[in-house]
Amino acid sequence: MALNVNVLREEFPILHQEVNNKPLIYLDSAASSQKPRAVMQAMDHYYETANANVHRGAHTLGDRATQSYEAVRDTVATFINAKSRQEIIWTKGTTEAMNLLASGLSQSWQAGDEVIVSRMEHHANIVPWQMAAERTGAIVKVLEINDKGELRMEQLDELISERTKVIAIGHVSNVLGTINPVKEIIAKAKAKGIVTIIDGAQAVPHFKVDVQDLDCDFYAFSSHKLFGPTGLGVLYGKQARLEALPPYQGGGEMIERVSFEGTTFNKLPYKFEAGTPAIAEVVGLGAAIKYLESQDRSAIEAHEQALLKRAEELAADIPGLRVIGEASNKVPVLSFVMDGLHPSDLGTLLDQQGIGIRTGHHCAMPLMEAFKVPGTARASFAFYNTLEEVEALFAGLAKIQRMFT
Ligand code: 7TS
Repeated sequence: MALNVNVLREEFPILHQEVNNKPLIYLDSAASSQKPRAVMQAMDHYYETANANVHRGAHTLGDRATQSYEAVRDTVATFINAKSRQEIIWTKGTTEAMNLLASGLSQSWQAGDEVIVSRMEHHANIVPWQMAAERTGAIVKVLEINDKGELRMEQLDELISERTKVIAIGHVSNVLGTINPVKEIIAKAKAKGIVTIIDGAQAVPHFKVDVQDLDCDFYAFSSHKLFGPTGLGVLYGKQARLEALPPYQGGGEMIERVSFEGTTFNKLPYKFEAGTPAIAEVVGLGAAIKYLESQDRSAIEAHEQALLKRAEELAADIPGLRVIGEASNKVPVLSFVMDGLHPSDLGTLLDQQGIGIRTGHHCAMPLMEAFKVPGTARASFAFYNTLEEVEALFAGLAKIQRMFT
């Protein structure tokens, strides 16, 4: 069944407005997605009927809050097919998940140990490893990419050594849209006892992820890219790996017993959840996932691929436009540069036409280096975008080109 985009757009109130006197065309979902009404309603309902701190017992609102909040842990566990709810840790986002992992895992590193990341990583999956390497004397090694923006898988065997402790790779590139063969990487790493970490921030909004099938040790993503609220993310980890990892932040909730003689830590998942969590946001994420799962996900994928294909066709018709990232397996993200026009000017001129894209280095500076560009313009699509919006983007680009070149 084809997706009825106009009907589901009704569920996204923000899309129905004018920007600069033009109908809004939102093409920046890779930076942050828009939210269906169900998310706002769930959060309102929570604040109107159940708001209290969680895990304190003692009164009814506290119980309601705890119940709503903990129920979403089950929703998330099912969503990514985790073995148990204890394997789902709330974080502030993908960034915090990566910092938690780099900080914890590096505590057992020795000088000369190695971490492998790829050229196309977001800074969130580079800088925490560099910081940990700086502290420990470890080395960050880089899996390079080819001209199409795909991982050079043939390099992986050479990169892996006796000293490799961690391979941390993005499931999907936020700039190129490339879907990486993470299952293959994980299998290779596992055979050598190397810890595998997948940055799934750009994957979960587009296709079904099954962490048991992937067999990764850790998988991270952000709520706000998955049609949920900001300030919340998920770190999945295999139970044994999480048990072995030291806590990240200290404080309330994460302890079993505190005394000045010494403190013992709470069991999973609470060991990693110091302080009052983002309760309403967790409730909102639960609604976002339920919304997404109520849709036909294969119809969503087909629609998104149609958007990407149309964008690629129209991009080929614009002289002087160069697409950055031509992998054979992509989510609907299109990065490009245009002769004679700076990406940031493109962004401003499109905004005047009501079209929102992102421009710049997209927190992937090493990737910009590889393509020898200071930045790109990036249109990123979600299932609520239409073919007409894709066409409007390229009509807009053609107009800008006529005006300025
Ligand atoms: N990893 C990937 C692959 C990302 O795309 C992003 C954010 C992050 C990690 C960090 O996520 P956060 O929620 O912790 O900030 N990417 C983008 C982007 O492409 N444009 O703005 C943010």
